Amino acid sequence: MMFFMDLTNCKKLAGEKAASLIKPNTIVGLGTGSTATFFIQKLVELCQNGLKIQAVPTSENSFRLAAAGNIPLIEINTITAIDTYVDGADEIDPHKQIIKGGGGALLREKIVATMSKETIIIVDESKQVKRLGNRPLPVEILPFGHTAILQQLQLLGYTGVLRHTPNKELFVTENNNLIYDVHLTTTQNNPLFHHQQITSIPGVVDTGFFLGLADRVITAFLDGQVIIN
Ligand code: A5P
Repeated sequence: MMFFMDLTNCKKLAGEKAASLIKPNTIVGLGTGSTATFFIQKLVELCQNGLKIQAVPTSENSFRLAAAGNIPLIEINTITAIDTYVDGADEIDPHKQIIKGGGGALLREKIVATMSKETIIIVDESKQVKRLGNRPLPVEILPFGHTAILQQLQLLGYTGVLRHTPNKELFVTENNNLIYDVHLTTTQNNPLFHHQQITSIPGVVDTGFFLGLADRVITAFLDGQVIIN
């Protein structure tokens, strides 16, 4: 029987599926964003029913959700490895190359992904793209000298906008940095090259390209299917 859902339900399905894969007595990285929220909410429920884990959040928001649900949290600087990290994505291509950072948490997310033995990406079908770049590529930069940093990025062909809040103030990340959202052109289609070129500029902290980091991808479709690749 066919049944149809909306994208919010897809996010919930993907998040809950990922929660069902979490093993007892492991350290879990908690992603950030609307899809990761469904994962954390399900994890809260599982912990209330006896699942024993410790978790590391990638943002204040995920910290608050987990703490409110009594998920035991572990201070990141007391560990060097995480068992499983679960998070959403802004875009994912057929090679599991990803753009993240729509919510501005890309740097902590990438640190946690790099520390993790397994990274599980949870997405609804709208996040699938043939080629990365339909949405802006977030680039985290230091506030110090940012006018010159932006000029260097623009000279290399990276046009974009400095991210602002809805109140038109500069968006500041939880690491006290700024985000420059780059509009990639169709010819800028080599993520590794562009990641390396962008991060070679002093003052650029990181890009939202997550390359070679996704181990498993859980995709939920509007027809109710959930596929794990
Ligand atoms: C946060 O900085 C992002 O990397 C999010 O993980 C990503 O944007 C996915 O968010 P949604 O699940 O809300 O689409």
